[in-house]
Amino acid sequence: MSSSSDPPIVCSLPRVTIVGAGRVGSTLAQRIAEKNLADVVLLDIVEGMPQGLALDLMEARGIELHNRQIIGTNNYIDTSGSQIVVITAGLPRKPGMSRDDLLLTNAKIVVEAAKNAIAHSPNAIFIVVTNPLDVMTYLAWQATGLPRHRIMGMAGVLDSARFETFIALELGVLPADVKAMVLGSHGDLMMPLSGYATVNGIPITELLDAPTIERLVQRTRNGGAEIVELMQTGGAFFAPASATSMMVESIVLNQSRLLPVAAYLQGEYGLEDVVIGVPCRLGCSGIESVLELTLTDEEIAALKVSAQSVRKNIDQAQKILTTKM
Ligand code: TXD
Repeated sequence: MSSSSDPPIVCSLPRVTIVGAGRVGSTLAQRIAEKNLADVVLLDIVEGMPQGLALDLMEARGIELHNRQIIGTNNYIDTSGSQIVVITAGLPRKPGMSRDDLLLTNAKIVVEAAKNAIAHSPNAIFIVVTNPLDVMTYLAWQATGLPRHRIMGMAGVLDSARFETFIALELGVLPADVKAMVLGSHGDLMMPLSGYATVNGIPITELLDAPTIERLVQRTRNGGAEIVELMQTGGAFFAPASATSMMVESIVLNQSRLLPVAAYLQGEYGLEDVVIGVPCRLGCSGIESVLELTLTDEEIAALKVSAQSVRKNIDQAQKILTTKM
């Protein structure tokens, strides 16, 4: 029991801000709240929309049996003191568009969001989701001035989940028994590593022939576009929200999970001053370490090509930002 001389008890729960309350952002808010991970602030530029979504999610709490607060807002003041900021603000792809086609519009949105969010949550860890993912993560890193362990992008967890899904469907096994890793940039040059994919420890090369594996690799590379083509109105959001919530969970619960994360590299894999997907341990301080896997010469060459394409888009975005902002 406390006495009057004790300091006041501050019961603060982790708070996650999600900038962009669209399909990925709102689904992520639901995942975080219903997993009981943190209170959530949903921010969007559209007035009333995040407030309405937050109220709707709050009204489900009694049924879903959690007590997390969900706030909807258009004002960054309400995001103050967040432990994690997730940026999903920006346009999604339309059929026929590549992720890179979003570069110009989304660069401005992400830089502005990152600056506003860091001003109100100077100790936060940032997770960028907006496409083109690797470039947006780099721009947000630059805009916030954060040390590299506190800013990362979500793509590899999603791309790996897609590869795992296609392997599980092909073999007719439980998806949770399949483990795979996709590295590189989040685009056509991503690198599903078939040599590291297993079904409960058994390499898939023991279970599937080379042409089948190649077909699944290609489907993974095309995974986002396949959904955009089917939906015609926007892209995937359920699996992207699940993938992001896995990263949030690993940070909030300090799980040190080893996940593919878009990270700023300083010499790892022979790459410098670029953001790209690599295996990282994620804990309460953010990226605890980057794991340098043994890759084949072919894979190292592919990673370099992937990084060069990200670098080219970073340079292009920076040119536009300096002339137009
Ligand atoms: O693997 C990955 N990283 C991805 C990335 C997987 C899926 C989606 N991916 C990308 O996330 C997608 O290509 C988009 O760039 C973002 C968000 O996708 P989402 O499907 O959620 O798009 P929506 O539904 O259009 O939501 C975007 C929201 C929308 O509500 C806008 O009003 C809001 O962003 N928005 C803003 N919010 C705050 N501040 C600003 N400036 C702003 N501009 C737009």
